Amino acid sequence: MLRTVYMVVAGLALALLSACQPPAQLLVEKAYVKLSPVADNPSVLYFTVRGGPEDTDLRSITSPWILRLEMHETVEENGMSMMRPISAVEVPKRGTVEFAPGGKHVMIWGIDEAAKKAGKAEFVFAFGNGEKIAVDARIDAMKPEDGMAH
Ligand SMILES: [Cu+2]
Repeated sequence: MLRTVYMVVAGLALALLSACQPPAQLLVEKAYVKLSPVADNPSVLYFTVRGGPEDTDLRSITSPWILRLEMHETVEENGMSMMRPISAVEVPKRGTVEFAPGGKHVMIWGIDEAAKKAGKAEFVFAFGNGEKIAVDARIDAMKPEDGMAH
């Protein structure tokens, strides 16, 4: 009888422990576009990826509202800030990958007028594990103080 009680208590403790850590879910959040004031100049997409229960990588981003997209990374070389294209980006399990000003970003060309008017555009993020995540990104005007700091 006593033994049964111990087992129940141990079982409860385990259940409580696992409840402390919610299951990790791969997701994309805080997506927004900085719209270039000059029609022919590229705009920029920023976002944050939260890693799921397994390591994976971000392989591509597409949008029916955008003509062309390129993943870039801003790097310092000989004291100069330069951008270079990147292909896949590692997303460690339970990790956070930020595409933010001064670092990784997505250059976009040819935003559909209807999306500009709506103030948002849908992007589809494709991952190495086969997951595809569709996210609406808010479209913000690029302010002068944003400069060219992609
Ligand atoms: Cu760039």
